[in-house]
Amino acid sequence: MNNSKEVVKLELCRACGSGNLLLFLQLGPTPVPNGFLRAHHRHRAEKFYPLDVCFCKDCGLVQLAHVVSPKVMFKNYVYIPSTSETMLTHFAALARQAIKKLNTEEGDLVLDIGSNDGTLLNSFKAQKMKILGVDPAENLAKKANQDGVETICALFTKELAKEIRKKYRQAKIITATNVVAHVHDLDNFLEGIKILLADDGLFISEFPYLIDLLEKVEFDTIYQEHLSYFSIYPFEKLLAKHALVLIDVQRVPVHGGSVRVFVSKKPGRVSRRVKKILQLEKKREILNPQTYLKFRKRVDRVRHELVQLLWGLRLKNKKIVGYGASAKGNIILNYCRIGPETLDYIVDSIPYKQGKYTPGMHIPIYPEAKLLEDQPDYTLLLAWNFADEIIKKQTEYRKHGGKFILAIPKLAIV
Ligand code: JHZ
Ligand code: ZN
Repeated sequence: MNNSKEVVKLELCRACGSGNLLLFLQLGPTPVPNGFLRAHHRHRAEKFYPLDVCFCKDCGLVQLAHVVSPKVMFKNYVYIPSTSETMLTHFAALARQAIKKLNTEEGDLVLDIGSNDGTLLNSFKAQKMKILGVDPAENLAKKANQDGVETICALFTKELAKEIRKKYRQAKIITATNVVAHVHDLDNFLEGIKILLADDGLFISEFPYLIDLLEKVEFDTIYQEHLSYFSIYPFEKLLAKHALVLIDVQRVPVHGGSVRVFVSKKPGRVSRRVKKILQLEKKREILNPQTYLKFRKRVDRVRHELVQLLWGLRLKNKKIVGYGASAKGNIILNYCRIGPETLDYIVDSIPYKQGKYTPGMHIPIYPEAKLLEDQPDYTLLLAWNFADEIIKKQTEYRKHGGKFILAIPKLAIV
């Protein structure tokens, strides 16, 4: 196991403080899924961390039962959204919508928390807003600053918010995409939002949506970076603790299905979409423990069917590889024990990952071009959230008889 200061066991619900937590799924221990290994590090002992998933019987928040130190996961970060057309288009649309909703003026400040390589902020820069990023990953903050996106290399906290407010002013727009689910101290985070958000401003956040996760059995999106798996019911209760108001919500397709929430400091007109999504959550019984016990059964079925298919193909001496060395892909590989005995290698578009090995199962990663060179019989699509983009890109491979295997949301060969 690992040394205790890196892992803290959760005693109380991180949203409502209740001790009424039900453990319903164990996917670990696993290495952190973005912990790609250099060739000469493969033989070093890797650290494995628990991946126990529980649900709060009082507020319904699904959350991890252990917190791994952010230093372990975010110091050097390999997720770069600008490597995908899907995400570039998505962020440009988000910026346009935010500006339209708030009819911002030139020079208004927009702050992006978890600003990564500055992709989203650049969409706002194009609309002549003053932009500022906050991101704890040294490698990404350095690159963003070099590219002219002013970025503070730090975790966003209430204390940092006070410093930013002193140096700049309050922000008309604060965005946080795929960040809130990564935050352990949600109260401190939201107090920071309150300090920095202008009275007539909007906090716009996006995170994977629990209903999509349950509906499409997206268990591979459960990993140590993602501490919370939000539905709107617990999220709204959490906001209320900080006198923040959910004024609108939208479901968006990215990352297997996410929600985009619009949060204001002042009560005002609340979109009927908020009431509608809360009714949907009630209908899907997100407060009923049975919901999660049934989900666990479906996870077992996906694992059983995928392993059965892959081993059947192996027995027929078929050549199988993987596509998309994603964090979620590493969860599937470790949980289903799929290693180099099954997948000869994985292809991926991110240069940083090429030439490395996946954490835990140590499968080698190559550039995408290897797929056409080798023309393997089957390719397990580990980055299923980009299935359309990838399958379209690999028409040639399929023309020569290559087939993609999708495990999520259900087993399919295309
Ligand atoms: P991708 C991310 O997780 C990041 P991950 C983060 N952890 C999060 O919260 C969730 O999403 C929501 C490759 N690829 O982006 C690139 C190709 O090879 O889903 C990536 O390595 N060819 C913040 O790590 C991987 O697939 C392509 O054409 O699961 C996708 O991983 C495309 C489009 C992608 O990130
Ligand atoms: Zn709770």
